[in-house]
Amino acid sequence: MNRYTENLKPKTLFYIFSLLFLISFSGCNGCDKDSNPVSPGEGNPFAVQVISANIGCEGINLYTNPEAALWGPDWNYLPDGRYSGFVSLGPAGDIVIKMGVDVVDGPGPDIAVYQAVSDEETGVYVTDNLSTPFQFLGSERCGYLCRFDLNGSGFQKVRYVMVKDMGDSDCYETAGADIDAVEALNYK
Ligand SMILES: [Ca+2]
Repeated sequence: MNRYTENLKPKTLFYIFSLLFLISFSGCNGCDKDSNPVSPGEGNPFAVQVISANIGCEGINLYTNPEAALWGPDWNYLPDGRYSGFVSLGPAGDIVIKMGVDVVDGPGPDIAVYQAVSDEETGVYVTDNLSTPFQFLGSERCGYLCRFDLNGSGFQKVRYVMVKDMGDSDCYETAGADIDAVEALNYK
């Protein structure tokens, strides 16, 4: 019996140490987050937070979740013929989102808006903080992608973007600009 226990010992110890090793790893998962008060998405070049949303055509519009405009472009077809991954603003609807980085005026366009279905007139406004009024950067018929330049806005950097449908369409399932993502092209 003693001999049997002796033989088992190294193996048992191995298992115990393996277990402790794994526990120490899983225990540290998120340690950095706990000790660092950085907000989620900080440093990400896409929109990371919805500040406000004014979505039109309630009850008819099928894509009313403003969070679908966050993070990278990901819109897709669903098996039932519907879509996923964007928010349809509805006529004159808008969302205000916070970027994960400070967008700066670099060479060429500085902000990209990814639009999903058809090509809708999409306007972009920006500000560096929510107590300073938004400045209009421009409006374009956005196909898959349209881009806007901070140059001339008066801002050296911005953190908040308002994306607004500039059309006057009727209400339907994907009414208004269909916003999949907003990306900082020049940032720090
Ligand atoms: Ca620029």
